[in-house]
Amino acid sequence: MINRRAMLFSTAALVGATGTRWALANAPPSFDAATAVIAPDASSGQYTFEIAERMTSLPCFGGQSLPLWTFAPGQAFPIVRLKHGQPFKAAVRNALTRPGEDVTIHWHGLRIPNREDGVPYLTQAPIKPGEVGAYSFTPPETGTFFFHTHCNSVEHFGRGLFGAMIVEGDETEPSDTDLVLMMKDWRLDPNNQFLSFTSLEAAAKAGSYGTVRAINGVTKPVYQVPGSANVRVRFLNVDPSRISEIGIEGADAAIIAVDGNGCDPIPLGTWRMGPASRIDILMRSPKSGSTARLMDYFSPEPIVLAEFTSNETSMREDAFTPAPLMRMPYKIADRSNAERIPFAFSSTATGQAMADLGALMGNIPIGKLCLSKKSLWAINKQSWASTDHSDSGPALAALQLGKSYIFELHNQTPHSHPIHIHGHTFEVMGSSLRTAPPHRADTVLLRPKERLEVAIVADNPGNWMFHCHILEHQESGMMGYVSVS
Ligand SMILES: [Cu+2]
Repeated sequence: MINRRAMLFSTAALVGATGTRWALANAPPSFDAATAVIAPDASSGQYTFEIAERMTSLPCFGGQSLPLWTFAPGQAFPIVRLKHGQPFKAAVRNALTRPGEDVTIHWHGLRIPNREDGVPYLTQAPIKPGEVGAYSFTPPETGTFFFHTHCNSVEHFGRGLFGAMIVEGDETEPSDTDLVLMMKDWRLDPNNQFLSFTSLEAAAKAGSYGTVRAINGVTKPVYQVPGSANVRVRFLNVDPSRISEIGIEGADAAIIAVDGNGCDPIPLGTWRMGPASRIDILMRSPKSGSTARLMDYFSPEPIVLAEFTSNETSMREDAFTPAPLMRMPYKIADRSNAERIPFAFSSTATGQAMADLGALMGNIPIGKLCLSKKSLWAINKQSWASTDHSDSGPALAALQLGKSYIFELHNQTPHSHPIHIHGHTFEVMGSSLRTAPPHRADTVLLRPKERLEVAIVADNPGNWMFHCHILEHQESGMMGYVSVS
């Protein structure tokens, strides 16, 4: 569903947003068409999203068109690029036709006012089919973020309804090329038709994994980059379920930001990250004519996610010393006076029974056993209502505005859980299983049985979701909220 107008439109936006070094001719057409930088209306400055089902043929669909849910015609997973300090306004029309298919847009990782956070009932009324909603905020920090709906998320992500939001202005030394890579796999059968997005059995375990791996809708895309250049790769794990362990072969690379937050450059060995996590990598591309590979080592066999092939231009001759990004003026938690709050992540009795049953019966779909869907997961023994999101129940914790806290996160399950907080970021502290270099994040991957601590300043008032970002876990109970007042 790529039309020529959209292509031209995105070319102009790309060059305008990132400078002439970002030449469209340098990238495969399928990539650019599928992940276009979108621009607002020229006179009003407002972005317009019209969420609708559109038959779309992504390169990884083997020639098939599939009913994706997208934000605009001709553009799967759009990219919004803003300058730091630039206001953002969007009108969102829900043009989905299925009755009850509400939407709200959550701006993931952005510490914006609570009323703009896009959580149905908790922060706003859902945008029902046929209705239009509006968002307006100025991103307070630079970084690599994304946006997605917060309703029926398993299916919405499964149909590709997400986009990236890049807030520029954090580079102390400009990079030569800036790429956005969104990793999202697709659940397709051998005929390249959608498989069901979820099953009770998978929801009670690690979640439903995609069968076709892809970056920006392309299996193993090849990016043409300048040789010996500083290439910024903004890598987003926007998969509903997949844990990845990211590394680069054939080039020196360092992590310069985690979840958009600049950090002391961390030489990139491998970095394990769950759904919703992002890293910004600065890579010194190989010499002209050579290729570097973006790898996922978490799979049973390491797999190549993407390739970077250096063209004949040679940019730099100096040694690779990645410059740190500008730091945003976050309030730093006062750890010595912080109040400690334990959060236990567990399966419910039903969830445990499902997992046991799955282990006992192999791959028999649980649906065939006529068991009703119940809450499978919990935070501090409290399960988010899986069917009625309008009943949010009490907060998991009431935080005092301006106060420092240490959250003691305890994963009591044998599965990994990427734990995400809205409206805030936390400093990742110690863990019972591993050491992590100091960094700030909005989503932290809890490994099986791990105890991990994060420090946080409750500096944004409102009710903020706190949940696992394996979407089937989130939707079957591992979700709650904290209040800040
Ligand atoms: Cu989880």
